[in-house]
Amino acid sequence: MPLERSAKAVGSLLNQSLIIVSNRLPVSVKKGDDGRMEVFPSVGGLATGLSSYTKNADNKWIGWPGIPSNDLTEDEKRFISEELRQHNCYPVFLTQDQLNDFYNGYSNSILWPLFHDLPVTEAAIRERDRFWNAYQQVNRLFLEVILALSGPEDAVWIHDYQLMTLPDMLRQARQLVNIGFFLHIPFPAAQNFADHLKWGADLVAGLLGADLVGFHVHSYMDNFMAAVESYGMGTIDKDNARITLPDRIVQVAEFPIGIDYKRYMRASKDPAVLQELARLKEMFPTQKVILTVDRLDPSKGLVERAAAYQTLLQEYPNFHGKVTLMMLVVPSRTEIEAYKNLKSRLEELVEDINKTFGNESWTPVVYMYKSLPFERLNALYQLADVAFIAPWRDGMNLVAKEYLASKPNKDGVLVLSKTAGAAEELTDAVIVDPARPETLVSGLVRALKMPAEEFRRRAGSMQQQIQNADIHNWANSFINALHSTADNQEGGAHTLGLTGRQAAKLNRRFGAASSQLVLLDYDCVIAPLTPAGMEGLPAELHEILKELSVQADIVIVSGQTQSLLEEKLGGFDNITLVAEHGLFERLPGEKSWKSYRGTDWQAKVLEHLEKFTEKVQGAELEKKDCSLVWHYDKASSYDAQNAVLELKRVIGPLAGVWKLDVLQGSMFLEVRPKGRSKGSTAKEMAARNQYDFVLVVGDDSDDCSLFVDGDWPEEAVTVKVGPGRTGARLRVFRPEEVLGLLRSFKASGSVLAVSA
Ligand code: ADQ
Repeated sequence: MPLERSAKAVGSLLNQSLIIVSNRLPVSVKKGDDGRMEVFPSVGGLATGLSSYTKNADNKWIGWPGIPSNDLTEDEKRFISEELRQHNCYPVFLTQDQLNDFYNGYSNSILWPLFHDLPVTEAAIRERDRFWNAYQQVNRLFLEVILALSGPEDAVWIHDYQLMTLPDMLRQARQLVNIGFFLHIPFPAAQNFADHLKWGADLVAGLLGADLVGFHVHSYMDNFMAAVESYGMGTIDKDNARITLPDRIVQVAEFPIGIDYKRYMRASKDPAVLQELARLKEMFPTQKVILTVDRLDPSKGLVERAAAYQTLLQEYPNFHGKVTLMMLVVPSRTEIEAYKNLKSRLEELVEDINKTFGNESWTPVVYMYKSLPFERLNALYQLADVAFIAPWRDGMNLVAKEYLASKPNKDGVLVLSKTAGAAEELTDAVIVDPARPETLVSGLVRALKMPAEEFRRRAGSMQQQIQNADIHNWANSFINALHSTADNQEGGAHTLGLTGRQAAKLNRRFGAASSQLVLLDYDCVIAPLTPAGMEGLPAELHEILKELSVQADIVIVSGQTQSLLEEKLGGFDNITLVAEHGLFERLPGEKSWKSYRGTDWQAKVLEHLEKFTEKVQGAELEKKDCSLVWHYDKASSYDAQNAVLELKRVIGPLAGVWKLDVLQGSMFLEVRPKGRSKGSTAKEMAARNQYDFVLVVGDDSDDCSLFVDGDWPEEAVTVKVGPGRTGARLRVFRPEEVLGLLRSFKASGSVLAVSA
């Protein structure tokens, strides 16, 4: 028996789903010594900030699960996919070669140094063509997974420098999707960018695929807009931070990332933390502790900080035995040569300082090369008198904020370089300039000697700042801004909420017109979608349509089959019904449906779809009269993703021969004859009469827009139901509001035309 359902994942329309995309997932996988898979969630800042979104099963997080796919069997990949799915996470599997060239290569040996104003090694320059190819190839793999798992109406939030070409790839594939991008590292000055980056224009064009591009601080926004200008890619409106492209507007904005402030503050009372703190205090009963906490990375200026401390000990012997530098360094990107060399240089210098100045009772530098659990890190923050944070360049630097948030008694001094994004917010820090090493030394001296009253005041004001702009605030601000950028696009620049006054005006226009067309989308526009599935028409709407159809031409357009429309609307013999997105049409007064396409292609395509329905457990095949829909929302995401790729590959040539469209929606793949759509049908309807009032109401969730493709006259009233990008002029949010509008038309004795 054929399935009867909407070609949309239930629940995805009323609330636009959010797809988060980052290089790494917030859940990692590793293979234990016994060969068993271990899946462990991380409690990183991003995962915390987005947790309220990722708990909703309609939202998804796509990324690499942390293990090369060469090490995995097909069964293991399936197992990983299923485990991750419980966290609403979906993997992009990458081979070791891809990781070498895309991640260690282009991302971390070329983009990372260039974006942090550091030199790129000769070795990386030699390999850059290969690295770049891998970068694009991996970005395309991410694209495939996004397309397989999301619908055209979803919002997609892409993170960071590893995925800079992805927004444009996604825009090419889906015109209507709402895309946000956030860069976690600095954006370099335009000159630096153009002079050193062979594919700079491709990267900037990649980002311009987004509707919203976010940065930590204002100067990075300015640099990005200057780069866009230098490549002549758009018109810059600096005052409103907008870039106008020929077909769209890109909004640029600053969103300084924060931390989970409450978690750090609370930890200061945690017994495990207090126990660790007591142990540490015994080790350093009288000494002042200067703390550094960083990934071992060339951008963090670790050697320079150790050198500044060495100078301090040389120039200020009175500090001998009274201070200790604790360097907590977490291993990072250990396969890259430049990182290995950095480790050797840093460790040699630490050894040298300890040899020169240390004695039996005092080790000037305590060096730890490891990752510490949250409680131990928090105890270190509480212990430290000074946090010494002097990166060469840093997008934000969360350690600075974590340190201050761990100080309930405000007993700490933050030394911070002006080249960290955090310096734009934490202006009460002792600011130093890494390009002038003497400022690092004087900054340390000032911090070590600062009176308690002064450092308490400074810490207090910075804590306030960090508390107000925490990680939840950051995530919510970005997502809200992303949703509102939908209104920047196409006709959306003037898409307005339908106010009571506008509704009254429409009502008057409708009443005064002599010929009216009301074209209504059925699915989720006049027939609400609930978690239980598509509901029938509300009884009141039946009555309204009956009365209105006496005066107006009413057209109901739907993606549903003829039989479903007959069941729900068959009783109306003076309404035009359009089924399967325009493939079938039943005109007023007629009993039979007109078909626009033959079905001779179906047997060929069916063969493949049936094979995959059998192969992929949970997949379901819906045979409509003129199209075939392969649903995979109940299937394993791993099997489904692979099957979608394979299906597209095998159906592609058939689609060319038979002139078919292969449409990918949220968890379904639909194959149907080319050419007919809700939009093209709408165009024909409008041309059949000289209407002096046209109302079109739809949700714009199909790849073809009812509003844009309908080619409506200037005075037509187009109304979009729900959030997201649209070519409509007006917007309402719920089907109930459409009902209200139609009710008012009935009351005015006017007539309407509707599309489903
Ligand atoms: P990172 O370069 O990783 O982040 P940072 O913002 O300081 O830099 O975050 C490091 C995180 O790692 C902190 O949460 C810190 O607590 C943790 N950490 C460091 N050493 C540790 C250790 N030994 N043990 C345990 N935890 C440790 C990138 C950008 C930054 C930007 C962030 C967020 O480079 O500029 O602030 O993303 O956007």
